[in-house]
Amino acid sequence: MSRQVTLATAALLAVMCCVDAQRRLALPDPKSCANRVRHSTYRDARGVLHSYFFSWEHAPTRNLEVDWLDARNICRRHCMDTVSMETPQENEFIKQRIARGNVRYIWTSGRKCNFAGCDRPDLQPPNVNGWFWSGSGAKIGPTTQRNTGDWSYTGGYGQPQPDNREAAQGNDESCLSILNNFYNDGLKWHDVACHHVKPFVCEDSDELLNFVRSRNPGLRI
Ligand SMILES: [Ca+2]
Repeated sequence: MSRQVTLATAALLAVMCCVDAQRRLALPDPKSCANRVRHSTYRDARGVLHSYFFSWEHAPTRNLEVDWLDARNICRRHCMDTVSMETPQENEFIKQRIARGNVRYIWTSGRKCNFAGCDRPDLQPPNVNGWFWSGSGAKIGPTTQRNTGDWSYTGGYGQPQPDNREAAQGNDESCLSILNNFYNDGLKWHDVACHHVKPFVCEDSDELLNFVRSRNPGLRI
């Protein structure tokens, strides 16, 4: 647990202080948290019930496509974060919803630790051991163990994912997207450069909900 927290903290600090002065993680807005749109709920293996938001199912965001950090920040203002699929069951739940909406791709909170603070030995090499869910702080298993994730066996170069294909053009593929049968491979995880714009899925953030609850005792969220 402490390792997860440390990783999450490292990610938070790195994004907040080093990305770009204009591009920081958003703080939650209590009213937006209380009024957040919930399309579905799912109880995970720990028994924790989370609400989910699917951007294509909400009229004002039906056609909205944003980059990875903007997606996180839209979710975070509502005490959510982009989705973290810690179990195969949750992954299937999300994939069924994407299939039902006939959506081509989405952003998740998945991220490769390749920024300041990611030089710990256990995160090396980053493309194998550096992937984690930034929404919850949980680590993703080594990408070389195919049964610990849902990475596609193929991609633009016919290589198993994550393949960091755009790195040759100077764009590290540091963010995790689910693509819907892009390479005739079904709904699968792909590493994608974070500046691409996509629809997104939000999931309740226990951290942000508890933060806002602790400071707004009268607020029902
Ligand atoms: Ca989750």
